[in-house]
Amino acid sequence: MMRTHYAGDLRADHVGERVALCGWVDSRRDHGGIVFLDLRDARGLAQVVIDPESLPGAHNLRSEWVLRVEGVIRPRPDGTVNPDLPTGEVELAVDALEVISEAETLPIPIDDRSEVDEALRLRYRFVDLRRPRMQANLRLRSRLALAIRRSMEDQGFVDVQTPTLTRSTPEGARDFLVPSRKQPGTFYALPQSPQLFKQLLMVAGVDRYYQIATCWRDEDLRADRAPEFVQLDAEASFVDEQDVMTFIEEAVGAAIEEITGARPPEIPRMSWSESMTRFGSDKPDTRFGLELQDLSAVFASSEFRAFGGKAVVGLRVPEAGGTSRSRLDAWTDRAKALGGGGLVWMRVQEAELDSPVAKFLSADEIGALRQHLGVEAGDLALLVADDERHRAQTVLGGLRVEIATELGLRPERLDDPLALVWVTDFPLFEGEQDGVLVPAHHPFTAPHVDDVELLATDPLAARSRAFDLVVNGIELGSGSVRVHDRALQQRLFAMIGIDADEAQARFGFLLDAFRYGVPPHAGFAFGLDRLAMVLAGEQSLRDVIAFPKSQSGSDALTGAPAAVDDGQLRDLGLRLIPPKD
Ligand code: AMO
Repeated sequence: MMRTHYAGDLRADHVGERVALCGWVDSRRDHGGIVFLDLRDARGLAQVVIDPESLPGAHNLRSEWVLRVEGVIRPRPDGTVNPDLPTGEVELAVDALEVISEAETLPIPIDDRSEVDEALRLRYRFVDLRRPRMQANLRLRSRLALAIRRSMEDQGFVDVQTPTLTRSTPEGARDFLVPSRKQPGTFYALPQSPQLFKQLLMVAGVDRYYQIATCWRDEDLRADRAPEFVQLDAEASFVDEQDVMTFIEEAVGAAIEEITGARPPEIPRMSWSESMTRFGSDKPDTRFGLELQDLSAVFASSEFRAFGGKAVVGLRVPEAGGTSRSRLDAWTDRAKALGGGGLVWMRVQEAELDSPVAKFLSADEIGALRQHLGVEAGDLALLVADDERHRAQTVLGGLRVEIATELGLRPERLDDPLALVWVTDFPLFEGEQDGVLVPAHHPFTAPHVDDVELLATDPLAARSRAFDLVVNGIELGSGSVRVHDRALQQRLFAMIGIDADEAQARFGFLLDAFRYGVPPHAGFAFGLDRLAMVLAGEQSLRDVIAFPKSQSGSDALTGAPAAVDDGQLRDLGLRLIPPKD
């Protein structure tokens, strides 16, 4: 037998047993002619003691060599027990040693204390993953997936795998394309999500579908965005948004319980409009205050041109009246970078406001402002005005998070505590671009039942039946009740600039399916990588993905994406246009 036990599993009850262990040399110490090793395997470390008199090779052993050792477990001598190590009460007295493979000096250190350049970590990922933190993250992710899978199965969902060589699924990003050799000049698209297939599965009578699905989106990358990521994807028939939220809350609750040991409390709900008003974001981080207040009414007829007749939003930063000019200038620059015209600050004093705009405001306005914001002497008030309420809210909402982070009001760890919230009643469209409406979710989302009339009169005011699950300022998932009426679906396509011919060409298979008996259906998807990132307390998705792409979308380990040879291009009927510059 190669091994009888895992090193990390050894405990006092193993004393006296003969065992064989296999693993890596984590560290080596020579004491008084005796060699002490920490032998590391997938489950942890154990101390191994070798007498070089009987096993002369012991002096040559080096870090990260792979060994097989045999011997008898004994208690550690008094005074040498290590209470910080689960195996710290025992050690293995080795009487047989085999070097399975030697290792060169590692290109990066693998203790969790060393900060290592990420590019190097990704280049040597197979070494980086040996780090205890990364091992823990991989295992956390595996447990998470299992808990989710169990929960979905228990709720009667059926795991169906949908194709990955398919047609474009519009989720708002660019597609990754795969050229077809058999039909030169044509392309498959890797799915941005299994959206259309899961809807077809509802037409097919599957009733409840789920899948842990890999999705691909060619979009600009951020810490919480990977080009290739994994969703828990689900869809159900004869259900409404309440049902879907219940299913998902159950699965997410089970997943969180698996990792933290405790079920989260019932997830509160907030409409999109409330979330924008209070937090200036559709992904509110509700763990700290600094909530926004709408002050438009206060300044409705103000003489001050920057405020009068505009949407004005403000927030109170308690006891920040001493904030320096340079910091306030930096925040003003941030407000501009976030798309605002600027930032108005007011250092609140007992009787007056210390602010560059104070002289333009009437006493009534200042009184009403103090009252609405609830500011007291020593506080700081920050205001953003804009022609568009949404922009004023978004700018101040973005600044809210940055300021809270800077002032230490926002917990640093993403898992501390977990403040989950459902955001409901999203708008159907997020705006207009080039004369056509842009869907806020995807074009298969049903309009709110009370707002169908608005489609004809004021579509931008129409709400949808879409909802998001948010945790600590991160969008964990999205879903909606779908359109299941062919005519309404065609009408919505037309509103977003997809005419009947194009709709038939791109989505004819879905529209046709709706002719043959379609149940009302709804569904949701949440990011498994994102949930793992939050629960692992990591700041980047890359730390919970085994082999992630770098910020530039490349794989430092394999060198992908890479050039292909001319023969492959010829087979595919492709010729490269040299890149500009
Ligand atoms: P949506 O596009 O909101 O909805 O995606 C759902 C969830 O998938 C995760 N996600 C990502 N994670 C990492 N990197 C990315 N680039 C990335 N893009 C998305 C997020 C997100 O909340 N078909 C719909 C769902 C539905 O309506 O049922 C969809 O895909 O956690």
